[in-house]
Amino acid sequence: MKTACITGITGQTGSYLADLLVDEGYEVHGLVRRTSSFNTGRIDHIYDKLHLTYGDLADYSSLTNWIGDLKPDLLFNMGAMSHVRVSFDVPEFTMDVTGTSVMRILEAIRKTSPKTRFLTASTSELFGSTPPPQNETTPFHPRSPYAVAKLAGYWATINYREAYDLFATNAIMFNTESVRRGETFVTRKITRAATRIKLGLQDKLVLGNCSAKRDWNHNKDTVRGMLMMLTADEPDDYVLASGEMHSVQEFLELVFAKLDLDWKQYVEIDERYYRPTEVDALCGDSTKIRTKLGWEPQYTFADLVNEMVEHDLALARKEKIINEG
Ligand code: GDR
Repeated sequence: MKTACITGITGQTGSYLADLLVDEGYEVHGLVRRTSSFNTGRIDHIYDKLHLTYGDLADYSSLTNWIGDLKPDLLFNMGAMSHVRVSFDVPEFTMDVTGTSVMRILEAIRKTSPKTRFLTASTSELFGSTPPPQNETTPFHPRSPYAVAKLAGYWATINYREAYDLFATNAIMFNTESVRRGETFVTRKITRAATRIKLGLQDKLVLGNCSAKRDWNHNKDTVRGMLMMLTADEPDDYVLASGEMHSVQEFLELVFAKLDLDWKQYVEIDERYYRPTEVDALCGDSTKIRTKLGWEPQYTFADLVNEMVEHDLALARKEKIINEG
């Protein structure tokens, strides 16, 4: 049985990866950060099939013990402080946990398990203010401490591939969404709020810059692409994107319209949610992975929005029943 390790297994992408790898017959190990509240909600349904270990991306000893003991075939680094806005509040922490941690894992692999294939979650945030379409050859111009940290991780991965011949790769992920998306990211914030408004559980939705444009993919498509990358013949870096761009405003209007609500009655804009430097427009060109590895998305933008609205409507209905009960 092949072994796969996932950092960030309790997050959206880590949990969908765990589902996929369990289905594909891997023995799946996850690194879990200690918190005082439960943080395994996204993997509870496969808990008995996983092997979880406490550790932390800021702690080299936990990483090297984990990797050295298991010597996994594949390692997916999905852990990070991943919120762009919050990275302006905790820049140095973000640099450590999102950037330097990639170097820590690469060092642990080099020292204890050099045959392990490594993939790290890189990001379209690297492109920052460089206009779309963006692909693997587009110049980077990061616009947040988060993006600067991710840029360090990106180059660390390439450096270890070139210097030590490791199978080390960057998945340059554009915005990737699902019903498991954290509720402070804009898509889920909108679907949660609009469905709760529909059922009378909430009065308004407060947002930041709605003119920003993003390339939103379904997270299940993203994780399929990542497994293709790590089981390919050669290590390489690939953009994972739908190639379609929509503004936050469009997303918002679509969700409210689906629920027969007039968004103008409920949405307020507050500068609190603006970023000191914004990334205006991201749209990925994923020709490279489509032609070299045969990846293509199975979900459309409309599928994604429908799934999120339906799911959050069901969640709001449950909440309402509990409240009334
Ligand atoms: P992003 O995702 O920053 O692109 O990073 P997010 O959903 O946070 O923001 C997308 C755009 O929406 C605007 N926006 C708001 N964002 C949030 N979170 N909350 C709001 O109220 C709001 N109002 C408007 C933002 O300004 C932005 O322009 C995500 C993360 O998953 C990263 O970790 C990942 O690397 C990239 O996607 C690809």
